[in-house]
Amino acid sequence: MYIVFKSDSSVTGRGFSASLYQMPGGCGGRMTAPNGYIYSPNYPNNYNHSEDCQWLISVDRNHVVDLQFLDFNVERHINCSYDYLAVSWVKYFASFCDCK
Ligand SMILES: [Ca+2]
Repeated sequence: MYIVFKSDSSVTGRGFSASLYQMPGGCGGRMTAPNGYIYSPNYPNNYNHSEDCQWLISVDRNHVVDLQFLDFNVERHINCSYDYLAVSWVKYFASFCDCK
Protein backbone atom coordinates (compact mmCIF):
# COMPACT_ATOMS: atom_id res chain seq x y z
CA MET A 1 0.00 0.00 0.00
CA TYR A 2 1.32 3.37 -1.00
CA ILE A 3 0.10 6.44 0.88
CA VAL A 4 0.81 10.02 -0.14
CA PHE A 5 -0.12 13.17 1.76
CA LYS A 6 0.29 16.53 0.02
CA SER A 7 -0.50 20.14 0.88
CA ASP A 8 -0.21 23.23 -1.28
CA SER A 9 1.30 26.65 -0.56
CA SER A 10 -1.61 28.14 1.44
CA VAL A 11 -4.09 27.23 4.19
CA THR A 12 -3.44 24.20 6.38
CA GLY A 13 -5.50 22.01 8.68
CA ARG A 14 -4.94 19.66 11.59
CA GLY A 15 -4.20 16.83 9.14
CA PHE A 16 -4.97 13.22 9.91
CA SER A 17 -4.27 10.22 12.08
CA ALA A 18 -4.94 6.64 11.03
CA SER A 19 -4.41 3.15 12.40
CA LEU A 20 -2.97 0.34 10.32
CA TYR A 21 -3.49 -3.38 10.88
CA GLN A 22 -2.84 -6.25 8.55
CA MET A 23 -5.60 -8.84 8.28
CA PRO A 24 -5.92 -12.30 6.66
CA GLY A 25 -6.82 -12.08 2.97
CA GLY A 26 -5.38 -10.58 -0.20
CA CYS A 27 -2.00 -11.58 -1.63
CA GLY A 28 1.48 -10.29 -2.42
CA GLY A 29 3.87 -7.86 -0.77
CA ARG A 30 6.32 -8.16 2.11
CA MET A 31 5.63 -7.39 5.77
CA THR A 32 7.37 -4.34 7.15
CA ALA A 33 4.63 -2.88 9.36
CA PRO A 34 2.37 -5.37 11.21
CA ASN A 35 0.40 -2.56 12.85
CA GLY A 36 0.76 0.98 14.03
CA TYR A 37 -0.27 4.52 13.35
CA ILE A 38 0.61 7.15 10.80
CA TYR A 39 0.16 10.88 11.25
CA SER A 40 0.46 13.97 9.15
CA PRO A 41 3.45 16.18 10.07
CA ASN A 42 3.00 18.14 13.34
CA TYR A 43 -0.25 16.29 14.14
CA PRO A 44 -2.42 17.21 16.10
CA ASN A 45 -1.18 20.69 15.23
CA ASN A 46 -1.53 21.96 11.67
CA TYR A 47 0.74 20.52 9.02
CA ASN A 48 2.94 22.91 7.04
CA HIS A 49 2.49 24.32 3.57
CA SER A 50 3.85 22.33 0.66
CA GLU A 51 4.14 19.00 2.48
CA ASP A 52 4.87 15.92 0.36
CA CYS A 53 4.80 12.80 2.55
CA GLN A 54 4.86 9.21 1.27
CA TRP A 55 4.40 5.93 3.13
CA LEU A 56 4.95 2.48 1.67
CA ILE A 57 3.20 -0.22 3.70
CA SER A 58 4.20 -3.77 2.83
CA VAL A 59 2.51 -6.75 4.47
CA ASP A 60 2.95 -10.51 4.47
CA ARG A 61 1.62 -12.65 1.61
CA ASN A 62 -2.05 -13.58 2.28
CA HIS A 63 -2.60 -10.39 4.27
CA VAL A 64 -4.27 -7.11 3.47
CA VAL A 65 -4.08 -3.76 5.23
CA ASP A 66 -6.90 -2.35 7.35
CA LEU A 67 -6.53 1.44 7.25
CA GLN A 68 -8.90 3.36 9.52
CA PHE A 69 -8.94 7.13 9.81
CA LEU A 70 -9.20 8.36 13.39
CA ASP A 71 -9.18 12.04 12.45
CA PHE A 72 -9.18 13.90 9.15
CA ASN A 73 -8.96 17.66 8.72
CA VAL A 74 -7.45 19.22 5.61
CA GLU A 75 -8.05 22.36 3.57
CA ARG A 76 -11.47 22.20 1.95
CA HIS A 77 -11.72 22.18 -1.85
CA ILE A 78 -14.46 20.81 -4.11
CA ASN A 79 -12.05 18.98 -6.44
CA CYS A 80 -9.40 17.92 -3.89
CA SER A 81 -7.00 20.21 -5.73
CA TYR A 82 -5.33 21.62 -2.62
CA ASP A 83 -4.50 19.22 0.24
CA TYR A 84 -5.26 15.50 0.12
CA LEU A 85 -4.29 11.99 1.14
CA ALA A 86 -4.00 9.41 -1.63
CA VAL A 87 -3.92 5.63 -1.09
CA SER A 88 -2.97 3.14 -3.78
CA TRP A 89 -2.94 -0.64 -3.55
CA VAL A 90 -2.13 -2.63 -6.70
CA LYS A 91 -5.04 -1.66 -8.99
CA TYR A 92 -6.91 0.20 -6.26
CA PHE A 93 -6.59 3.97 -5.83
CA ALA A 94 -8.45 6.34 -3.53
CA SER A 95 -7.98 10.01 -2.78
CA PHE A 96 -9.28 11.65 0.40
CA CYS A 97 -9.85 15.34 0.98
CA ASP A 98 -12.49 17.72 2.38
CA CYS A 99 -14.77 18.58 -0.56
CA LYS A 100 -17.93 19.54 1.33
CA1 LIG B 1 -3.39 23.94 1.70
